[in-house]
Order: sequence, then C-alpha cells, then structure tokens
Amino acid sequence: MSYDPDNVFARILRGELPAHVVEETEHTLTFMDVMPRADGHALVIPKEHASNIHEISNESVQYVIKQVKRVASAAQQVFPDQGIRVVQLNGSEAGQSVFHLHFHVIPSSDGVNFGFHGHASADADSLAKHAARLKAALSGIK
Ligand code: DGP
Repeated sequence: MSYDPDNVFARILRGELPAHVVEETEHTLTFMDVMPRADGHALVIPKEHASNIHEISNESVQYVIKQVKRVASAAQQVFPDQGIRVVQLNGSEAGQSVFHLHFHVIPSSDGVNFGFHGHASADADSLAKHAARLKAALSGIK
C-alpha cells in the first residue's frame, strides 16, 4: 500500500504530535500507546517509512526487532509477575489502524480480555510514569 506521510506515527517522528517517549535510537522510536491495552503498553516503530511488515527493508527490521526484544525485557523487569505479549498487525483486515509499521509490547496478566485494542485514552500521568519506569529498565539492557 502507499505510505501516508501524515499518519499519526509519522507526525510523532517529526515532532508534530506529542508522545510519551521511552527511547529514541538511530533507527527506532519507542513510546507509550495512548490507548493502552494494559499498563505499560509500549509501541516500537522504525524511523524508516513503511506501512507494514511487507514494506520494511531487511536492514531496518533488524533494528526494530532488536529494540522490541529490549523493550520486552524492560517490561518484564518493570512487571515481573506478568507475561509480555508482542503483537504486530498488517492491514485493516488484521485490525491495523495506524499505517506505519509498529510492534506492540504489552504486559499481560491472567484475566485480561484478549480482545485487542484499548478503548480509552490513558491519563498523561499514568503514561509518563510507565514511560519513566521502562526507560529506567532499558538503561541496563544491551
Ligand atoms: P494498530 O491497530 O496495531 O494499528 O494499533 C495502533 C495503536 O496506536 C492503538 O493501540 C492506539 C495507538 N495510537 C493511535 N493514535 C495514537 C497517537 O496519536 N499516539 C499514541 N501514542 N498512540 C496512538
């Protein structure tokens, strides 16, 4: 599909929209999902423009997957009693709603409704708190 350079994640990358950023690397950005499925729900995106997994270059996807692994490890440290789900959707038929490739990293516990999307925006204090906890955990992860 053709990439829309004005999708919300592209705008976050350009600094045109705010986000609770956990970490920026040369090739990726990690920030809190504004409609979290659970506390600590983070998103990892490439800086490369790609709508979905089919469009990302082999070089860029390596950086993204490495960062997903680091963020999953950080989430496990911050939420030691939970499991960590990594989810990635391609195409509206699969439930994708923002067409810039992204990986969800979601702390998950028994009893969570596994229907996928959150329904309400989280308050800014909660997003900032979880961004800070993940950021602190990431500082110790290679
Ligand atoms: P997906 O269905 O996989 O395309 O998930 C898109 C996610 O993006 C969804 O969980 C909500 C989140 N989201 C949508 N708009 C924004 C935004 O402006 N900022 C942030 N931080 N997250 C957003």
